[in-house]
Amino acid sequence: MNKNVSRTLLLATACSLPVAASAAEWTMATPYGDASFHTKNVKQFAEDVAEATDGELTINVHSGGSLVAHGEIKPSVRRGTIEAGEVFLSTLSNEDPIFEVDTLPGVAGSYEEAFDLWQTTKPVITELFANQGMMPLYAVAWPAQGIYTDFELNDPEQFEGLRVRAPNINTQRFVDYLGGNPTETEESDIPTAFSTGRVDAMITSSSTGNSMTAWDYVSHYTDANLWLPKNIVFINQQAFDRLDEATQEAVLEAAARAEERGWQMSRDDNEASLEALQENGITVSTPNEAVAAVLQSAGDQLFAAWEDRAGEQARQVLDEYQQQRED
Ligand code: PCA
Repeated sequence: MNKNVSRTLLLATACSLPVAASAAEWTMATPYGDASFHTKNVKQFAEDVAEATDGELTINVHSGGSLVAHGEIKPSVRRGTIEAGEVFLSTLSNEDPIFEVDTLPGVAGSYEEAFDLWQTTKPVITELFANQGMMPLYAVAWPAQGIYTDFELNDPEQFEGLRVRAPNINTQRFVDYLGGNPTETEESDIPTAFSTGRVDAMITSSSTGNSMTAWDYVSHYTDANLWLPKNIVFINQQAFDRLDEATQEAVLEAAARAEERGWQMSRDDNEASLEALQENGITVSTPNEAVAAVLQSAGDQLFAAWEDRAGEQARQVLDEYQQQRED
């Protein structure tokens, strides 16, 4: 090889370097374990992005609170310590009551309604994230919440003093109104909470009962259809702005697909999980009249308390949603 040719080759190699150097790598933290359909969905999202951008953007998903604890995920994305995160939306309720509107009874009791509620609240939620330099990518509902106990729940008095694991503050309030003792527990801490006797019961979905093998701790699931709360996936705006336009588009497209896929996964997982619970010996039933009545009145209290707490904007958004439902 003469000198000129080798110099040309060297130059060609050097010229191709900036392309490789521009490839971005994001760190993403999620709170739920790999057995959760939300985690499966977000991992698929990361794969879709890598494929659509031909490796220009790699998103490394750290699930189950393994890298960042649930409560630190949003602050970390805000600071830019990590680029992307997923949280249980209603855990942000201390920042604004609009974040917990999907954990109120009687507001959205089906997938259709839960999706409509997301559409109506999305602009406000997007704005609240934008004010902190972040952008929501998508949100997906969990199946409706119900009650796991180690006895047949057939008498409202059974709530008296019952120690119930709850995934957010509103669920804790609800347990309080029922006469029980709530404890906020992360999904990953559920096994320890039961095995050390810290809780006797829990409120969550069919899906989480299944992925956390609820049959190891309890015998009954009361499918009370309390509400369908959501997880939200979001990113640091500056990290997004640093991507080239084609990569940005690929992220948004993959996110739109993840949202659509996620809502379907939730429905499918609900059915599969209800079956799995029963196959593993859990008795699944709906609340009897007496239990339904106390759930209703605790729900009414929860709703009234939310209205008192909610600002003008949150109340208006809920009104807007309810108006649309009536039309
Ligand atoms: N699973 C999550 C949130 C709601 C749900 O169904 C949990 O229990 O932590």
